[in-house]
Amino acid sequence: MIKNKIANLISDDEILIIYSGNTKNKNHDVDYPFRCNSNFWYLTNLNQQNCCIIFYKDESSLKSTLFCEQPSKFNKIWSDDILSFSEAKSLSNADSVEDISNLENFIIEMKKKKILCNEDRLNHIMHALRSIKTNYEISKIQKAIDVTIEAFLKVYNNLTNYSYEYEIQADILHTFYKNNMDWGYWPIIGSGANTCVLHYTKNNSIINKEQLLLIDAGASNEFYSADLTRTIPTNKIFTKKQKLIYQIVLDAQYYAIELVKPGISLREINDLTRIFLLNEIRKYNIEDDIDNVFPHLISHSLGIDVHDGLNNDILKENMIITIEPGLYFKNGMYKNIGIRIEDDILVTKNSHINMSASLPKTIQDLQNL
Ligand SMILES: [Mn+2]
Repeated sequence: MIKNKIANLISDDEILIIYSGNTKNKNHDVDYPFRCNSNFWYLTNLNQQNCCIIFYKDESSLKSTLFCEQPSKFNKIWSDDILSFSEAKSLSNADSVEDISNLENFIIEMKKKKILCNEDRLNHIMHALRSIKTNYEISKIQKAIDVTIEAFLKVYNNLTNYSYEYEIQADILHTFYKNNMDWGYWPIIGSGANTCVLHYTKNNSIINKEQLLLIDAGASNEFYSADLTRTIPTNKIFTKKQKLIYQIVLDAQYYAIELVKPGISLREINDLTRIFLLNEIRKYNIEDDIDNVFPHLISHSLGIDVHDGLNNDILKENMIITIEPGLYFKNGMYKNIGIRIEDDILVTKNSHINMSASLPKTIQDLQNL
């Protein structure tokens, strides 16, 4: 099915080349865990280093050749992580498999007749393929979301027992790992002033009472990521100021989610929601300039990568996007209040489904946990 789509996207004289990437060494004989290039995985289902997949047309019909290493005796003894050619062929559905040492010659020969897709062209083709999810991909992402919800609920249930942010990080990662999943991005666990640091990942501060706690985390289910954020008071009771800001962000999130349907662009959702937020903060004399307190976009597409593709899409059925408004106050009357609420939304034929709707987020629900 992917092959049919590629056949429609590339012209007869183009070659599409995608590398898997190589293992990164940590020190001496210790490597970081390998995770191949997302486009490579999308096209091959093969998480193996030092490989390359090439798509090209032969008399208008699409062909693919996979280049990879032969498993050596050494590899078989020590890591056994390189597949045989026949295993790689059946997993990737490539028409043929060749040794990686033949790659250079193959490309030289091809280039005599055809043009390599440059990076812009490649990104365009891959985005066209990856932004619309198949039912299989939607169910993979739903499972990643379900496990992420399990992790958040575990934290909610233990909330008053944590002393440091890293204890929460440990519980979240534990839930991912015991479900045989990985992290899609390193969890953001910020309390107090750290709630205002958008991509805070140190996660090593003490958690004080009567502060807010912002958790942004997503499990990765065989490459498919969730991306959820909740903000809760550390002692489960919102102060008056926290409540005011929280309700504004929550109302903005409901407003933005309702906008999601085929035909609207991420840009429009972003612009409309910024206006909504600006009107709210002006109404309560909180702040005059939205850029000072909401410095990020409201949405991005989600998939194999947590930030999966471009930000100027017109929504189509079976895209998955996040909706994540926030307000962050580093100074002033609302100092140390940083709030973001994020759900993952599937675009349907005429509307949308909130895939993470079961994770509590109203003030009442959070206070009654
Ligand atoms: Mn996000």
